[in-house]
Amino acid sequence: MTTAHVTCPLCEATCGLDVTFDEKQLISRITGDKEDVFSGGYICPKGASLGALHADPDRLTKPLVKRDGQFVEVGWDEAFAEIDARLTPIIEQHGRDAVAVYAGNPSVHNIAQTLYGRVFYKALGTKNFYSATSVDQLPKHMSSGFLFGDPLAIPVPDVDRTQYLLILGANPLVSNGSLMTAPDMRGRLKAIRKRGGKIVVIDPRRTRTADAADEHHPIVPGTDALLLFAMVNTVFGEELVKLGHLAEHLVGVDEVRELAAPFTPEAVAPKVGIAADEIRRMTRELAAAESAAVYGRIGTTTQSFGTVASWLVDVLNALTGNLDRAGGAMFPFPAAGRPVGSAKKRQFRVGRYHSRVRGYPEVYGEIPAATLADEIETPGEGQVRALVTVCGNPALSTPNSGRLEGALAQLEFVVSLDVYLNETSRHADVILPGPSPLARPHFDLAFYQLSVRNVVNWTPPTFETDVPGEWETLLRLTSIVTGQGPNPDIAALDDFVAATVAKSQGVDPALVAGRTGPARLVDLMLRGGPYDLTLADLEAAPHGIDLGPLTPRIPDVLSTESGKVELAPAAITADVPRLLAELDVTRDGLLMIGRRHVSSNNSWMHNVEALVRGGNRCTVQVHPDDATRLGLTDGGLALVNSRAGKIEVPVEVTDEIRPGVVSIPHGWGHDLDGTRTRVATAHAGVNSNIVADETLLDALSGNAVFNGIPVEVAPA
Ligand SMILES: Nc1nc2c(c(=O)[nH]1)N[C@H]1C(S)=C(S)[C@@H](COP(=O)(O)OP(=O)(O)OC[C@H]3O[C@@H](n4cnc5c(=O)[nH]c(N)nc54)[C@H](O)[C@@H]3O)O[C@H]1N2
Ligand SMILES: Nc1nc2c(c(=O)[nH]1)N[C@H]1C(S)=C(S)[C@@H](COP(=O)(O)OP(=O)(O)OC[C@H]3O[C@@H](n4cnc5c(=O)[nH]c(N)nc54)[C@H](O)[C@@H]3O)O[C@H]1N2
Ligand code: SF4
Ligand SMILES: [Mo]
Repeated sequence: MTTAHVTCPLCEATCGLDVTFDEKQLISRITGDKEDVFSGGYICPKGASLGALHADPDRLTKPLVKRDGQFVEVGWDEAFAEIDARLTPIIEQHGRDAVAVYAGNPSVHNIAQTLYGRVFYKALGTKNFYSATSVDQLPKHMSSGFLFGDPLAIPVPDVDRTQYLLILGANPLVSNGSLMTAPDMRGRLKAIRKRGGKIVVIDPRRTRTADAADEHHPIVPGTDALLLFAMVNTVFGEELVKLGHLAEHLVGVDEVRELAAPFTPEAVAPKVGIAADEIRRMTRELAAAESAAVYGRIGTTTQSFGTVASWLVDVLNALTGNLDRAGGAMFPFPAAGRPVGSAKKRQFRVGRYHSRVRGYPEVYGEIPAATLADEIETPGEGQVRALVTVCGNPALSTPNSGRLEGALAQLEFVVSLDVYLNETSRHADVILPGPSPLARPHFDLAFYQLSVRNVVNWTPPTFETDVPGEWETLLRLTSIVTGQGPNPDIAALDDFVAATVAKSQGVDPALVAGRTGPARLVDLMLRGGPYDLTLADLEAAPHGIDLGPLTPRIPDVLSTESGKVELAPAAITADVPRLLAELDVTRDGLLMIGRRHVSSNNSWMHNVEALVRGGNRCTVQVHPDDATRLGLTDGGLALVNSRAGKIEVPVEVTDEIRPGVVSIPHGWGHDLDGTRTRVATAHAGVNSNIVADETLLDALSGNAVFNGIPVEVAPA
């Protein structure tokens, strides 16, 4: 028996796992790595199922090409020849924008995808770049871009030292944390309370996290910006502003004071569903705490005021003196990558180009995924005719996926880099799989930038495979879209990529001679990073290297033109009048929100038996009062209807949910024809995004709205 120490690549928590296997590479057990410097032995059911994922007979290991409507296994050369033959004419005739890309969530958990995806996208040069970012955290990038000058400078709560944690729209005990890399959040939250600190959760549902907190306030979906503004209003009104160390690094405080004036707790209370005196008390306690961190996640970003809410989270951190100090909201200092703030000082810009059909501005290089169907369906110059999906399942994960399904079917050519034949890749003409997570190296380039402690860890592949690394696949695609054909000299292309990275990191490429692929690039980035590390140092430390608690980073982290935190950026405050108008609007009717389960991972791990066992989790949760009023019964079937579409879902009556709100998880609906996911199909559930309305967007960033969708619910 051999035990390998690997970092789990499935979610943002970056847990260390011990994978034990025999000489036939049969995995006998996976447990938490007690010696991991960060996770200390924590593991969740998904991490424990990595072996089942590795052994899943449905997981693809050979390229598939569709011939006469049927997928056939082909060799790699044949697959790339097919792509060259069909994609190249589209680019030649219709231009680069005729080819869209959709990059999904696992591409950020996959070092080959993260580092070589950019090479391919740049070479392709399409404006039609879509990703899971615009159905997730784009508002946070936008607010950080304007506040701090860098869309990647995202403050994370210093959970291990804070005395007061205000959580809005996040359920880290289930999601294991997001935009906050922190394995074992249950342990970390317990520790806050044990040291006399306080946890407050704002969420329309009484989640596991709410249960573990001191206080839970069931907010009306989509109203966090109002609540946060009322807290900011209170901070000014009750003279609780405490800039402290930030005073000389902030501009715009007076503008924020003025903007907040109309949003008194009394004015917002009836809209948010939290009493005015409670809002005042919470604000006083937050301001008085020895240290405090305000943290918002999916519930605050995938809503109509996503950017304003994301901005106000950090405004509140700043005004209470908690931005960039121990126990507050802090900027990580990663060992590799472009350390945030190293960017040149310049004004962050959005809208460098616009989407063709609806005219949405580009934000952080993204066009909203919610408008992909428009771009495919609408004829004219620049129409999307081909699509490359990379680790993405937009047919389940983006709004009005019923419509997108139809649009995908009308594309001339689709390539999916994917490990399953699923709801999206069934539309592909060519599917290119990648290695199992245990047969590729792993390094959390993205998540060390969001980590509540500075740590670093490198995982070499546990097993060998004959599936080419996805970096090679991406280089072959790069060669195709630059007109160099499907059989490039991969080594030469890789040398070129490494030379570019070496230059940007200021490192002599000769120092990493002998390495190739992602390992070489990571070595270059470590050498160029702030800790004087090399990949060899990481290879010698299989449980990771702890680089210590977060440290204050202002002003180094700032890359705004002024060199200051710009607390009232015009591009964001432009949306305040729309928010103000909300105070006069009365909305009746039910609002739909999402939810996550600890055994799901968006849409793609339902093919692992151990993770779908134990009853149908894809239910619509309804409060008992609403159930009575609507004639819904627990276990009965409901028809859920919106402007975008309708679905039938089993009802779960529960007082966990706020009256007037219903919740359905996303990522289900696996009963479509032509997929090859036997377990998932047997536990199909229903696709909630058929109901999600693609015309509802966060006005500033174009991010999709998944929380606060108006719906009607009736017995089916
Ligand atoms: N209603 C609603 N919708 C939501 C959300 C919500 O809260 N509510 N959340 C949104 C969020 S936050 C996100 S991030 C998105 C996710 O949206 P997506 O990223 O589009 O969807 P995933 O379900 O993560 O699908 C990942 C795909 O990658 C494939 N894959 C997995 N591993 C690999 C690999 O190693 N290589 C390759 N090539 N492919 C791989 C899987 O088979 C799957 O097809 O969903 C969004 N959709
Ligand atoms: N087990 C599991 N873990 C995951 C994932 C998964 O699918 N399953 N997905 C991963 C991904 S891609 C992401 S982005 C993260 C997301 O990480 P989280 O944001 O922690 O995920 P959620 O559990 O969706 O938590 C969002 C919470 O917001 C609440 N909410 C809904 N609407 C509102 C609102 O208007 N206001 C407020 N204040 N709250 C609201 C919901 O009830 C929910 O409890 O999770 C990651 N981890
Ligand atoms: S919490 Fe995330 S990183 Fe940790 S074992 Fe579970 S899926 Fe893997
Ligand atoms: Mo996400």
